[in-house]
Formats: sequence, structure tokens, C-alpha cells
Amino acid sequence: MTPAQPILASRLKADEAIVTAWSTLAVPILAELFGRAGYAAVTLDMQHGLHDLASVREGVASIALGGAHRIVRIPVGETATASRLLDMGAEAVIAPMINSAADARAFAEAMKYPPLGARSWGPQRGAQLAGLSVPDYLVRANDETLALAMIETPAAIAALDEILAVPGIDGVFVGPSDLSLTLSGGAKLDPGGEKTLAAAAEIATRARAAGKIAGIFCLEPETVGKAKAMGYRLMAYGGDMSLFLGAAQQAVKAAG
Ligand code: 3PY
Ligand code: MG
Repeated sequence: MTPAQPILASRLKADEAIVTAWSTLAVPILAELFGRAGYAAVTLDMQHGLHDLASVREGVASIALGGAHRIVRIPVGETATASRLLDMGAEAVIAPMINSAADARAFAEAMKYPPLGARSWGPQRGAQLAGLSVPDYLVRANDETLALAMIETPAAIAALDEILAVPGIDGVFVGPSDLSLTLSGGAKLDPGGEKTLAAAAEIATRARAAGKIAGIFCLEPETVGKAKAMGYRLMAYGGDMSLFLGAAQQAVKAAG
């Protein structure tokens, strides 16, 4: 069987730019609609979003139905959940607050089958959503599912080259809000600020030099282009809650 859709890992490794929507509302049909609206990928957020395992289980299938790539962010430190999400059909998992090579190794271990890692066997649903037979899934999973480590603290920046060197870590994903908060010692949230963007530029340069994928969360549409120019290729832009609120506010205004 051949994959039903192009492979996210192959597209990103070929240097293609992908914009992912950000799904926080635990409503699978909304995740599907992002794909129907034209997003190339949708990320289901289990860290700060309202998603749980049940909504992700249904959500990844809904994303596939909408024709988009399936990405999920786990809560901090939940590496066992990362393995489960791959079994459910995630093509990429984003792990927040990876601050050391040890954090990265624990994440990679959960994400990759031996000899690279220690992922346990049982990917039947994941194979179905990837359009693969179960034996083919084993051959391809380590290359075609992505472990993306979030860089959002000075400690992570200090350990960046070691994190990037961990086998099984496919790339990094920058959280500019936490990064600004931690860079300022808790003084301010400044995701679009000069210091945050300078750090983001450095992270992308070092990730690309290591041959790894660079991703980033963008709060403004203009940031997507700026991030691309820095070398980022996976850009998150567009959250369901703010998009819905904005559209509802406009409808109320138009009707009033
Ligand atoms: C951050 O900006 O800190 C994020 O984690 C984005 O979701
Ligand atoms: Mg964060």
C-alpha cells in the first residue's frame, strides 16, 4: 500500500515550508476544517490546549480526512504519551521544555524503534493513517515520523548543539513566549521582541548547520515570512480559539 498523502518528514527534509494550524479546542471536526481551509498541517495541543487522548485519537483521523499532516504537542515530560500518539497516527510530536541532552534522549527514545530508541511495538492505527502495511510501518517509521524538541529557555540554548546531536531528534521547535519569559528572568512576555527574534535566528542557524529541521510558533502572520527567512520551515500560525472569536466578533458587528 502506498501512503495516502505526501509525507511530512520528507517535505520538511526537502526544505519545503509548511504552515501548521494550532488546534486547542478538543473538537475533531474543527481540526478537519483547518485542512479543508488549506492548511498543510494541523497541530493538536495537549500542553496548553484542551486536547486529551480521546480528542487526539479522533482528531488525528479528522486531520487525515481534511487532507492535512498530523502533528501533536505533548505535555511537559510525557514521553510515554509521545509513543502513544505515534501509535494513534501522529506524523510528528512536539515536546515542550527540552532543556538538556538528557531530556532530548528520553524523548527520542520514546519516539524511535530500536536500535535508535526504545519505542514499544503496536502501531496498527498509525500504520492505517499513514497508508502503510504494518511491516512497512516498521521499516519506515523511524525516518518518517518526526521528534521535534522545543527550545524555550536559556538552558536549552546553552545545550542546543548537544540536543541537536541526539540521534532520533529530527529537529527543534521554538516557543517564543516561553523563550522571552525565560530570557528575561520572568520579567516580560515579548515573543516578537528583538532579543527573542535574535535568539530564534541563532537557533535556526544552528539547527540547519546540524542538518535538522527548524520549527517555530508564530503569533503574527508577518512572523511566518520572517521565520522562513531565518531558515525555519515548520511555522505554526492560526489558533482555533482566536480565529473563531475573531470571526464571531465580526459577525456580531456585521449583524448589529
Ligand atoms: C511558546 O511560545 O512558549 C509556545 O510554547 C508556543 O505554543
Ligand atoms: Mg511554550
